[in-house]
Amino acid sequence: MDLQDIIVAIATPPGEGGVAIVRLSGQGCVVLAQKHFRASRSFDQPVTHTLYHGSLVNIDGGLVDEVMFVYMAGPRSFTAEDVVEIHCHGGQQIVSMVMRTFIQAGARLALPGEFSYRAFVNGRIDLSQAEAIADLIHARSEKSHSLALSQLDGQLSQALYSNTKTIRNALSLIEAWIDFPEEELPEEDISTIRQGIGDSVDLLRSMVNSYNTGRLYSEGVSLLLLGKPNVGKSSLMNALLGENRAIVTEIEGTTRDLLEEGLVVNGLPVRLVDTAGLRESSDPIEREGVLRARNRISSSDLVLLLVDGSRPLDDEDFSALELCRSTNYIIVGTKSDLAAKQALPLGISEKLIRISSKTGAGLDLLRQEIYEALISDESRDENSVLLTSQRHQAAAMLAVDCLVRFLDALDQALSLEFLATDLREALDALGDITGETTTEDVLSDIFSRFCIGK
Ligand SMILES: Nc1nc2c(ncn2[C@@H]2O[C@H](COP(=O)(O)OP(=O)(O)OP(=O)(O)O)[C@@H](O)[C@H]2O)c(=O)[nH]1
Ligand SMILES: [Mg+2]
Repeated sequence: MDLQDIIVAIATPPGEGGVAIVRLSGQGCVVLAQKHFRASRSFDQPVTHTLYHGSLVNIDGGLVDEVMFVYMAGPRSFTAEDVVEIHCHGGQQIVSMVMRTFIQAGARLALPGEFSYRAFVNGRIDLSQAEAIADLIHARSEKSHSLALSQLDGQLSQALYSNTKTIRNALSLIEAWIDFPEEELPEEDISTIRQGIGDSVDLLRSMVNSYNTGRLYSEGVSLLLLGKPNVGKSSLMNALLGENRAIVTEIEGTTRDLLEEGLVVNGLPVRLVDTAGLRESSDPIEREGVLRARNRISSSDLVLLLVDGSRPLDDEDFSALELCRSTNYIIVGTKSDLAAKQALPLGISEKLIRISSKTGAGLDLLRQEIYEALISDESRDENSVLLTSQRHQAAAMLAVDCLVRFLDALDQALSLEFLATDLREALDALGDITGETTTEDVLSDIFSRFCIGK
């Protein structure tokens, strides 16, 4: 990527809309854009962060559209460079003519993520913040949105900063003694270092664990509806969605394919999967459906195991239960609007949540149970940092490994060079999250996953 170029891209989604925005960034973009802008009230120099009304003309002087023009002088802009935005009418033809005008005038089409990349390279945001912008755009629930916002706000960067500061302090104490090989580290320095690094290990470990929760918000939860035929899986799917999505009949074996739909449950973005009722069948289509249902169990974050609450449990229910033993699951007793025919066996009755898809009874409780089964107590704290990226988790894990190795080496009084190396590696690992030590390859991989115009 050449950072000297003036880049241009459509900042708004494709398609028709009231307004579309074309954005330019780079040294000289104001002069370039101004050549094609005829302001309604003439001016020499646009004032930064001020909207001007006028028209946009192409290189032959032909009218393209009535537009608004805004100039944001660097570094007070998204990329920290000079930025111009043209707000035109949101038609595909108009937008492509505006783009063509600027490209003919010398701007280059921006690569995916190039605006964010420039913001990062120019020090406006660190890497974790750039990634937060992508998360923010893709957020599917309020909570995912607020997590991305706090990462963009620098909450993760700050938490990392306090760790790197501790590690840097330890490193400078050790480096101060490297030049005096015949002397040992003073005991009080050792205990300060041990305390500080020990605390860092605890903090980083809790960050590493927080990914278990953070992942659910960033990637979404996969929630599987399971149970023998006719227990009411498809009815529950429809009730949770609030729409008539899946076919419901009183015939056993109605659902065959996996049916997937997205929804939000207590702030968690969820992919709900309805499945074929589990039973032995001679019908090849139904058998395939049952196989697909079983194969989904291990990759689901949570299984809702449904039993018909209006009937006694039978062998098919118990074999369905058996399938869930090694996963995270909740037992749901359906059809609570009908009278229970028989008391449920001990061990099941106390774990079971009674619902009726027909009346809606118990659905709020079920949503709460789903949330509690997935989100641990400690990660419900609004102020704790949640890692939402696997890349960040891997880096934090590596840092923990280095620091644990360091503490062992400190106990064994290994050479100071050894100790210093472990600390430097831990710092490198953490720098990978904020982008300080991230290699070009990884950077271009991260930014290429952004959409064009971001
Ligand atoms: N009274 C009552 N009937 C229900 C309730 N939920 C489902 N049913 C009925 O139970 C029958 C089966 O419902 P489905 O939702 O199709 O059951 P399923 O588990 O998806 O069945 P398969 O797709 O065949 O595995 C239908 O006749 C529904 O109307 C409920 O809460 N109350
Ligand atoms: Mg069904």
